[in-house]
Amino acid sequence: MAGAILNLINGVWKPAQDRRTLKSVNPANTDDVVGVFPLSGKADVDEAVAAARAARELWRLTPAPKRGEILFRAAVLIEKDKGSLGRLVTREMGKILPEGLGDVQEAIDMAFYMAGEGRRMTGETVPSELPMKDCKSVRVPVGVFALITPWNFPTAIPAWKIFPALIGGNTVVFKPSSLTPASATRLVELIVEAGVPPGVVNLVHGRGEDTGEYLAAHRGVDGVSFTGSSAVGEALAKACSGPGKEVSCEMGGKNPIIVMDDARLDLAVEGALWGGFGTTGQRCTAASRVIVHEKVYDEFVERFVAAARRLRVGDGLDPSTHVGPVINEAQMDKVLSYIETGKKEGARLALGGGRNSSGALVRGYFIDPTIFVDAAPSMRIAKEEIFGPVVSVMRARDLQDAIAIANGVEYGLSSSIYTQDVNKSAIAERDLDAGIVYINAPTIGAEIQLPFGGTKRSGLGRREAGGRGGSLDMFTKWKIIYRDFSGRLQKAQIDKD
Ligand code: UN1
Repeated sequence: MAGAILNLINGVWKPAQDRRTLKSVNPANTDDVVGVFPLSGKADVDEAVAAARAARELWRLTPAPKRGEILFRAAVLIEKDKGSLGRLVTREMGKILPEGLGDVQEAIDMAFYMAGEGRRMTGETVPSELPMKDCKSVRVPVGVFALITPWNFPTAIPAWKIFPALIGGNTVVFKPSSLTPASATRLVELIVEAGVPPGVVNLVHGRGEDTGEYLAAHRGVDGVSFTGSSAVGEALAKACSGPGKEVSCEMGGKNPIIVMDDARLDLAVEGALWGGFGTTGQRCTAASRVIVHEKVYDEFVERFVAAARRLRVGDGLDPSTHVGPVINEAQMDKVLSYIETGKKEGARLALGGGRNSSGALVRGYFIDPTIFVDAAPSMRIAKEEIFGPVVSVMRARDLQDAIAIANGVEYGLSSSIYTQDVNKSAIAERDLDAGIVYINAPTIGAEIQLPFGGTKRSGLGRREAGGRGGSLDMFTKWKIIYRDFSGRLQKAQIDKD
């Protein structure tokens, strides 16, 4: 049954002012309409931004531990709803149910983590060079944030942005992907139920080009946090950079797994399968390249292809499915055209290579797990982000060669090496040019208590998630306070004696 999905502006659920709508459909079965949602126009965005601006004072002056209590309640409510929200994520986005539940779990983790930040958010207190004076730094909110999120993590990525923004004292206008509006709306409903005051979290639905761009460039928005493709992120950053506007983008990846000749091949095969075909390859952290030492290349390829052949493609709600659909027809066409490119470029297609429309799958957007072997680092399939179940396997002469291939792309989000040699792993840690390096684990599955983000075209601006250098740096600004309690004019640098 298709539910009516609404915008949330100043605490009121409402349709777009001109009543335009779009449909969200299940990518595993396009007969299943998940919801009908507003296609918001400029007037809706203006209203949402105005509501967020009006709520700033109240929220800024709410003590951070109080804001944290609301986040804590949100975490508990999302946890209670995890089963049904996880199913909704799977139905709307296509990832298999354990991953749909994992998506929601990441949102819960972030809510709890940021709730705790309400009683931390530490700054510095340092001595003054003058008597009867003290100095400290405190984090203050940026203001109104536009949060623009993708479809591949329909609840986790919104949570990465909404919870740190709120704990930092910002108010937000959230524009989720037009492909996963129902999941985003359920998340917002739970946040509202937790007690966030009207106007603090506003939700406007719509497409990037109609609604997102206008929101990001809006004069009433002080900061923008975007996750999506590098092309869109870079254009957005250019279009909305203005005096004082904070813009941070998490973007694409072409993440490598290096398999050394001393690696445990069973582990490496399992890791490459999960990293390459988990979430149907639709993660910015997906392991779309496997770079294998020439001594174990043939054996790895044989085992990897044999294991991938056993993966079952199907509806993510079916417990026997390993690989769900891709998100929509445009993405399916894009992936299929990359497969054609790979063939033309001369890589050898060892598995898959086409749409799977057998039986009921004809109603969805399914692509068989696809492996290209003997790919060259210069090929487009080995350099460009495909965002689908396509892995390119390449040969390397030694560690140095493998690292050079790994670093030879314009992305630098995640990376991995399989080796039992502590020295080789240390060199990889040092030399892989990526925001994240895994040792004996695939490129996906970053935990929320450390920063997330990449180098080169993978990231722009600040990093996300927890830890030093994580989202609090995106969602707060430093303010420095000097307090003089001497009762006279003291002059820094001048009153020396
Ligand atoms: C993404 O694909 O945009 O590290 C984010 C991971 C997940 C997040 C992926 N925790 O794979």
